[in-house]
Amino acid sequence: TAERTRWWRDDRFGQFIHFGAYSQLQGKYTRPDGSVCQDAEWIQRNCQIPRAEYEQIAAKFDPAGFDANAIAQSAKDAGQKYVVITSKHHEGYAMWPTKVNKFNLRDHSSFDKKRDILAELKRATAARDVELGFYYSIWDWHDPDFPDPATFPKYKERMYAQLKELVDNYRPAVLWFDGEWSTDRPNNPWTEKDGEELEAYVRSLDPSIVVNNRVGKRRVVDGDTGTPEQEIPDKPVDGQLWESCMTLNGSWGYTDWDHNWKSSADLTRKLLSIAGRGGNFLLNVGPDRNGRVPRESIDRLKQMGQWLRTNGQS
Ligand code: JFZ
Repeated sequence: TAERTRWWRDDRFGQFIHFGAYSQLQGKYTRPDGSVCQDAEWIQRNCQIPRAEYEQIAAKFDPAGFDANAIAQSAKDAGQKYVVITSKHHEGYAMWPTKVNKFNLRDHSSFDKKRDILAELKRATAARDVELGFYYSIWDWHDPDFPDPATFPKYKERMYAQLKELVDNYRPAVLWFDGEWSTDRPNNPWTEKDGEELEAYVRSLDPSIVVNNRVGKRRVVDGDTGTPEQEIPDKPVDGQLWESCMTLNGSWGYTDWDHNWKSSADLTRKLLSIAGRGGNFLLNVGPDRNGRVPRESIDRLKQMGQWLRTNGQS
């Protein structure tokens, strides 16, 4: 862990990106009866969008304005040394041209078939000496084999195959797992053994990848890094490395209605207090359906970078 996490411990500040088929809805789903339901990356679940309809929505997704260079530069300017983007969130939609299934940004969208946003982001971050990592949800709402313990091994094979694609194709510096806490299978959720196996699998693919603790059930012993969410702990849990993840407003995925932006002074104070306690800060942006990061987010990141350059050491 010490060797593997050296850059991560030095870097302290990263950019989280929540981007998926849910971004197409921009936070609003209009039901057949005309009423409106609001949510972000959980919109499919929380607004009970029928599967077929969600697939139709995803088919319209066309983030032509996604600009990897602008994103990587915004990280650089903010003083962020790594970026972690959702490669697949709970909805099950892969943001790269996976060969494992068709529910992905190349095969199931209105997007340019020649583009691959993860490859674009890899190039753009590498050119700026910024590390790139992927969020990957163990919980999958789209794969029919996920919820049933009898068919779960088939899902797991596909998950392993997707992770191998991500590692082979993009050489991520971080794999940020989530959804091991799935409530879809109350009697047989993700087991301790599932977590241990998955972590060992990632190590076998590439031992240099930093893995967060949501890979498994045991939180402190699993993975390299703890993941307190929207909070700043007083002290590390059992000496574990940790990274607070937070939103710039109140949502991970883009919405057109959440204007509850934190001030850049507040965000800078949070970064300093996290760094002072020995933690990392993973600060989230949510690009809109076109792929553009909201102006409000860019401004805040810029202001944080300005403060760091004026008052920081590097
Ligand atoms: C998860 C996701 O469900 C959410 O959409 C987002 O991606 C976030 C970063 O992660 O939500 C969680 C995960 C873990 C906890 C709470 C919410 N937790 O450990 O308290």
